[in-house]
Amino acid sequence: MTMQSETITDAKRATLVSAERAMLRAIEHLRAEQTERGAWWGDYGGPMFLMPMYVAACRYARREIPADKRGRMLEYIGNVQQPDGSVGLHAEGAGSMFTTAMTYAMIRTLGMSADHPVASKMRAWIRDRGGPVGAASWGKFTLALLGLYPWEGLAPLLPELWLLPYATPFHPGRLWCHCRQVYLPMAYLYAKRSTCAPDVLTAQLREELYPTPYDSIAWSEHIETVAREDAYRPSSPVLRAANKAMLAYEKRASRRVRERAVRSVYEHVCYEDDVTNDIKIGPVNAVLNTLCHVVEGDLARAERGFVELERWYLWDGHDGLKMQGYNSTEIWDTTFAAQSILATPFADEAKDVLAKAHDFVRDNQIIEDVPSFEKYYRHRSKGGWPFSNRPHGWPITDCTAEGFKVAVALEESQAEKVPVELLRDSVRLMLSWQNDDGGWASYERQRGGAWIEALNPSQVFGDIMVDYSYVECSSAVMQALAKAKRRFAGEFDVEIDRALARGAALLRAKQREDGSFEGSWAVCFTYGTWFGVSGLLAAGASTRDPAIVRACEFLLSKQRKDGAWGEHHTSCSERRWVDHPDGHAANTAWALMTLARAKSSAQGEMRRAAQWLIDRQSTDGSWPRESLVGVFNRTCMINYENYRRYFPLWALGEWAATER
Ligand code: LAN
Repeated sequence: MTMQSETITDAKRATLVSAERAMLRAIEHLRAEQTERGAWWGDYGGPMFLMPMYVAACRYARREIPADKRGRMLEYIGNVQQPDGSVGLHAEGAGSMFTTAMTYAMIRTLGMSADHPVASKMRAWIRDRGGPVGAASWGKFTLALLGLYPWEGLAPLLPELWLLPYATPFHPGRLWCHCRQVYLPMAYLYAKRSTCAPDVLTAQLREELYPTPYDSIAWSEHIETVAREDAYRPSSPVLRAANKAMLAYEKRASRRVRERAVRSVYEHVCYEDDVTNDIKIGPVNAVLNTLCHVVEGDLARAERGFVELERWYLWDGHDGLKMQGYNSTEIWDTTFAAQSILATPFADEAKDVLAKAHDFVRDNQIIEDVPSFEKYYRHRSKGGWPFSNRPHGWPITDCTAEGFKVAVALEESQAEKVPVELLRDSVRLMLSWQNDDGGWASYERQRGGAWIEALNPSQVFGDIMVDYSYVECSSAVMQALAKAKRRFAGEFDVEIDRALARGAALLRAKQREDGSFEGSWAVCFTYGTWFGVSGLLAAGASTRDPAIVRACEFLLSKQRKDGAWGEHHTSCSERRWVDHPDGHAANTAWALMTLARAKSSAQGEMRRAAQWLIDRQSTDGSWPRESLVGVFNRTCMINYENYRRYFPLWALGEWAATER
């Protein structure tokens, strides 16, 4: 008996000692990776529909892409092409007609010959499956811009919707900001039937892409057609009916009203450019807004759009040149890197690193609201933090929460702090974002009913129509509010207590039968459960609370024999746990942190998880690149390059603290 417990203690001690060494190495690695600006950022590729849109815009605008860049773009496609010749919705996904058809047009535009093995295999895949008539709607849209699909084969994208009174339940201003900002320039380009001037390549591509002669296709019958591979959310009966009604309207649309609608839409496009310093909220409107200016003939604006797009969204990475999912990941990565260092016993040794991180966070807080924000369907911004940086300027609920947490955690040690009034603004902003259901969405309050999802026209993405309450966003804000209550003792107590109680009720309602929480922005249940448990604890739940105990039991039931956790990305689309063939450092880190925060009694399991992380660390102090672990809208994976640099560190830090 004594012997055995001594051996366990020895094993624990040995793991603790090697954990400390691992932490120091990881911190040194983070130090080396920190940029001049004090931030971390990294590859944010993965979605495969972005670069084809950019290249289409360049072709439209006759913008030359330098030969070296073209070469690296083609290299990227060679690296992510699936063995069957297709391209997935994301770099690791099975073939999608949407992205494969667009990518084919792209590689040919970039100068690859039709006989190249990459091209011929891709073309065969497309033609064997009936060609681009089965591409999801954004694919058809992009091909329409290129003159490779006629506009009559698309569902109408009416600019007039923007003229409706806001009280209309499906007014565009009520949509999730990303959805709204994609369909805004689309409505402009659709109304103008913007089509690139045809040339020899147009004729070649029409022949290469389609298995039947282009001129013989009955386009208007293919408005709702979607290939089996793309059909995650095929058009619902409600959407089909709406499309029919819009087509009928389109035939009789008044020219005057159309013109007024187009002017209004274009004004919103310009506003978005202005308030984001031409960066735009995301990669899709970065391309499409720029194209609107080309069509409008405002070439100075178009040029600014292209310059900012190329500066911020193009990324020459480990596997080639790609387009990123956002203009940068700086605030997100920096707040997590800082918190991971703070969770270790070595924060003092990394004082300089933390000071630089603090200053980056301070200098990238948003310090004013956008002008006339209500007119442009914007929420307040002042006091918020974005995902990337201040010039981008769209505040996000959980980024604000993480920014606030870091600002407060480092406040005492810094001379030039975040001004206290701006910290208060941040608290007020977080409170103002709470939804009626008690949770927090991503950028704004939820402005429309979930039923609008029946009108989701994308076919490939889930949950894009309104900004829903998310476990992650709710938890992050709740953690920050709990900190705010301590920081501003007495000032916001009543509001914060009330917000936390309502938030906790929402989290409890979201917990699944099996004790897990579903994540929406990373794979999947380990991520969601980390947030679910942390949010409940922040709201005052005890570690013996049945909800917390059940969540830990769920995690323990999924631990692998080798001590790790590994979830496959299809967990997100299928909304159930799917094992990954391998353990994953980020999944393992989230699970281990959850157990540590919940003061789980499963000490042996936690030690084995820690040991797995330690054994897995690379000599440079990082962890190896594994399968993509970020996700959006249930189906599309995205690469968070730095998750393998700070989450394992953070988990080792929190685990080691439970052992001391
Ligand atoms: C992001 C990036 C950041 C991310 C977190 C802050 C990590 C998350 O906790 C909340 C959601 C958010 C803000 C998020 C939402 C969806 C985004 C904007 C992205 C994954 C980056 C790219 C993606 C965007 C929707 C891509 C364009 C595609 C569309 C379907 C419009």
